[in-house]
Amino acid sequence: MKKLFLSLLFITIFSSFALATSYLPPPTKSSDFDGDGRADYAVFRPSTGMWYIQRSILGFTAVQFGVSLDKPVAADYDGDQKTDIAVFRPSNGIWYIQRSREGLIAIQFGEAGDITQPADYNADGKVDIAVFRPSNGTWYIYDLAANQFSAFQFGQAGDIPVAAHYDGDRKADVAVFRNGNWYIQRTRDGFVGIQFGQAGDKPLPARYDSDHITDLAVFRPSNGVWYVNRSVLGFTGGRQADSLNNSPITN
Ligand SMILES: [Ca+2]
Ligand SMILES: [Ca+2]
Ligand SMILES: [Ca+2]
Ligand SMILES: [Ca+2]
Repeated sequence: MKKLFLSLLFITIFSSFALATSYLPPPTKSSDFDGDGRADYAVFRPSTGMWYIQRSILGFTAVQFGVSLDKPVAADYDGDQKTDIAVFRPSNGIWYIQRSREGLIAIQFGEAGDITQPADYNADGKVDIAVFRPSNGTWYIYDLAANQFSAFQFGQAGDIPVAAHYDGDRKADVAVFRNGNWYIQRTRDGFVGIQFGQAGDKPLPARYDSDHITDLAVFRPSNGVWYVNRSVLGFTGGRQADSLNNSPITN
């Protein structure tokens, strides 16, 4: 019954941008709201500011946090292993973060047009606030815990930022997706360019398998299929994409 409900929930939510498809996004291992080490499935409905979260231990919850046009940026900002509900409001550039351990905080960082890229860039166990500004190809990163700011150029206008953990150290790597090409500045293994996907695809890198390396993945609106390349380090180029479809929404 729970599985059926989840499936219906995801069909409802994702059908809004999945362009009439029966395919579901593959499960990822990126959110854990109750801190039990198992992924929880969550969706944010921008029209109402409602969060719907299926937690592996604590069960289902619906929380109102945010307003229409806010962008969800849930992550573990206070380092207690529990994902924190959070939104970025483009109209005022403010991040509203409901931290599970350290409480609510509101921080102005970024502006309308910026693309949010929260990740743990310095491996202190806490996700850092970050945005990519397409107009100048610049990344702006703010380490909330240490109150340190950094900015550097990587990418160009039109790129889609896809920061994630691509080389297995604990520092997030900045990266951009450009018409089917991934340009990744890895903190340990250096720069790499990988072709995976094509122009028009929507990149959605995430950890789809059990290692700690982010897998390249794209959603192709034209046919409604997700393509996942498990483990970027093992990819040598030219290999047929693994297609995932109708993955059961289970933990
Ligand atoms: Ca969990
Ligand atoms: Ca937390
Ligand atoms: Ca950090
Ligand atoms: Ca790294």
